[in-house]
Amino acid sequence: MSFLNRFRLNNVWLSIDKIVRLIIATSLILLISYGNANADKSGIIKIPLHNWSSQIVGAQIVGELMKMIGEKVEYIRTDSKKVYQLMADGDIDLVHAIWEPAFGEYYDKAKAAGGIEEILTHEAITREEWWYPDYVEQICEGLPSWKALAKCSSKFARTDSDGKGIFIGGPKNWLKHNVERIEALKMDFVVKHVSSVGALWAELDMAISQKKPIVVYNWIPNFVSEKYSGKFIKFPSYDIRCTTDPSWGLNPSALYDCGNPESSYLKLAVNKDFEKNHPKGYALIKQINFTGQDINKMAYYVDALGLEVSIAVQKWLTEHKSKWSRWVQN
Ligand code: TMO
Repeated sequence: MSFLNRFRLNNVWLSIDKIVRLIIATSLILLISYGNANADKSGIIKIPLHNWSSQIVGAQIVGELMKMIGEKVEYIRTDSKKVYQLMADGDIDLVHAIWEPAFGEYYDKAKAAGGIEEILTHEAITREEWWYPDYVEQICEGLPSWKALAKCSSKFARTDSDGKGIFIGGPKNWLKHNVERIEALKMDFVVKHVSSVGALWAELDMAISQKKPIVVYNWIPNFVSEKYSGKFIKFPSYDIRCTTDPSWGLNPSALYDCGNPESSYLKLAVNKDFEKNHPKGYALIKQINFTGQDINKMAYYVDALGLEVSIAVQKWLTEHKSKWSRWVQN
């Protein structure tokens, strides 16, 4: 290679080197400013809204309480699985109701990586499971046993289900493992996922009005047990190994051959900088404690009484003043 060529080549490498350095420097600057934006200099408490009523109402009750003590609040429609990472990253400030059965795994994972401070466990205990209105016991003998349900599968069939029983599940983005469970327990059922929670309750109302057999995804606390009498299906009892060790349980080669836990937590957590960014909000959030009955009502006002969310929020606040007025005093 001639001297001139080598010189040119060196020059090229030099400028590439410069460009690379420039790119690194700019990304660093961008990263730093992005980090700052995330550290919530806005002074606004960002609260997520998901897709079921008790959450939507509860989030805005917490928001209203924050406003009473002078905080600013913004509600952000958020995916209920991604919200824990968003909270760890500071894009969301708090999650007021963390349901263990539905989202415990996502919460634990985001918390383990840092960025989240767990504040409390509510008095409310939670459960999520297959559920049917009581009259279904006359159509399918032996309920609430899952084995009895499996035997009656054809009674839960619809014209488009190929003779298989239909289980009405929640929206697809909820972590439920119902499909896996049906397979693991060799039940002749298929899951019909609804597009929204409203569609889930519409299915239930319709079946009840016609006294047709139905089994749907349900949970407590919720409005359903306030409005209708019914029961959860009794599956083989939950054990942690059921979700981690295929050899455990009735089916030696499958996970999820069991029901959901019968009592799970409902927690509240904040971004790790919440205390620093919102000291007044932090003092308030530590006082909050919802019972199962509190959450039942948040759902009931909207899903059973048909109230607008903002009206439901005000109704709950009006009816529970003695409770929350202690929370906002501190
Ligand atoms: C969290 N949820 C009760 C809707 O599954």
